[in-house]
Amino acid sequence: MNVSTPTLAADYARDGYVFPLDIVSAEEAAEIRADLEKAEDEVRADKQHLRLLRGYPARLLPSFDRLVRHPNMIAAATAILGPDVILWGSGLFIKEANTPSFVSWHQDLTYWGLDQADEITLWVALSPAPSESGCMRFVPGSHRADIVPHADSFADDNLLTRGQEIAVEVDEASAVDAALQTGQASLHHGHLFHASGPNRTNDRRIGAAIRYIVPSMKASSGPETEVALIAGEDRYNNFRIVPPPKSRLDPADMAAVAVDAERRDSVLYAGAKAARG
Ligand SMILES: O=C(O)CCC(=O)C(=O)O
Repeated sequence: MNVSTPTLAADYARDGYVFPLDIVSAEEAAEIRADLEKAEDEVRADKQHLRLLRGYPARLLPSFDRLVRHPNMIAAATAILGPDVILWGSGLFIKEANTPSFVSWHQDLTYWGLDQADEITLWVALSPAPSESGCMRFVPGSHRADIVPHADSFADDNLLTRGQEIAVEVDEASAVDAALQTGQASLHHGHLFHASGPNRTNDRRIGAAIRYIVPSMKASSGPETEVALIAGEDRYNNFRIVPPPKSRLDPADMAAVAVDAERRDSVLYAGAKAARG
């Protein structure tokens, strides 16, 4: 589906998601993936740098900075959020080939410390994401719920920070598989009930979760949270706007995101009885 499809905003308002959206060609996505995998090899010896690379690809790799500012990404984000858009974060959800990694049912905005729900995720497939790879599953219309109670599991194979899981009943029978081809994206609301299962294919399943917000949102961690202005203007100064990466895996950028990650972790783990790592 083209990002300029006239029903995009209405479909999103009804279901809480839209997919599949054509963002980049399969060849362009393969180039971004190759750049990522080269960077993974370059930093693999340092666990912290590998974690930061996967948590901040748009701050560390110019290829991802271009992706988050791609005209198709901006068209989809502005169709939902309006003309002023901030990139709140980018992160990679990687499931290695034939592994049990999964994501439990959750609502994204539960632990992010943001004061409103004007947030969307564009999840871009950098590899094929069919049902067998553990693509995301969405419960239509569940975004209309407020944040429901979640319980932490810290389960080993759960890719979420706290292994958090919705603690009320989820109507799994009505869930739809958001299967994507390489270069396509799904778009979902921060209150949508969603999850994903294990990857039973012979390829890695690599998704770039790109989170956009409106500038009027506020973070409980205060104005130091580092974000990027993607479209329009920021008239609020609720966040610290930072420029694109200085260079590929730039040491100063790596040091800056390490500080930002500590700040965000303190919000993500607030009230938790344990932490990963
Ligand atoms: O990649 C996945 O399977 C889950 C991603 C997710 O929960 C999200 O992007 O909000």
